[in-house]
Amino acid sequence: MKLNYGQAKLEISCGTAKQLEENKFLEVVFSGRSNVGKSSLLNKILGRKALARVSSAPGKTATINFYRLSEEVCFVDLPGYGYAKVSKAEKQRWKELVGAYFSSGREIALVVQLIDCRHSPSAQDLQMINFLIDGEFPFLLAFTKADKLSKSQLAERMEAFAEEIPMFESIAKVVTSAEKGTGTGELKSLIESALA
Ligand SMILES: Nc1nc2c(ncn2[C@@H]2O[C@H](COP(=O)(O)OP(=O)(O)O)[C@@H](O)[C@H]2O)c(=O)[nH]1
Ligand SMILES: [Mg+2]
Repeated sequence: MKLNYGQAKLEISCGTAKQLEENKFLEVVFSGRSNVGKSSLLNKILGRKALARVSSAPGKTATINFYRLSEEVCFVDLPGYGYAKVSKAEKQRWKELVGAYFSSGREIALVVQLIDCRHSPSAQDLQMINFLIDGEFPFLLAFTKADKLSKSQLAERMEAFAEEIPMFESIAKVVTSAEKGTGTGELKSLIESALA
């Protein structure tokens, strides 16, 4: 399905499970730890400077944001996880909100799980990946901030990821840089095939 990325409009921003509307769209979901570069990559794909806010204060975006691209398709920006300076209550709220999202019978065409290419996946990254595998959600891994590594450093990290991430060989992957635009074309094609 061809998408009109430039048309994205914030449809609704949900801070509680109750605010989640019933399924109306085919959804492409963006998930990752706080500061992984999710807003930057979303803005790059949507061709906007700041539709999805690039946060100077990580951990602030604790809502699920729905960006409508067409009558049928929505991009869903999940709140980032793993920001250290977040209260227990806030962590619990994240869990309930994201849990409610994934269990509300939605039409999830694809989950784009973002991983910072420079570091080993965090315990929560792995929890998320295992959750996606166990729930049989269609997902891919988008490695972010590739411009921060040299070619050989990146190759080294990829070898390490193969050991660190379960089912690594059978998961679709794309290496991206929001800074340089690397991988965004490939990511768009993968999204479009998932929606087809
Ligand atoms: N060098 C580089 N920095 C990036 C890239 N993507 C994001 N950043 C920086 O990483 C920080 C967090 O980015 P943001 O998009 O707000 O992450 P989010 O918390 O996952 O939404 C910001 O300072 C961004 O400028 C990238 O591809 N390359
Ligand atoms: Mg963000």
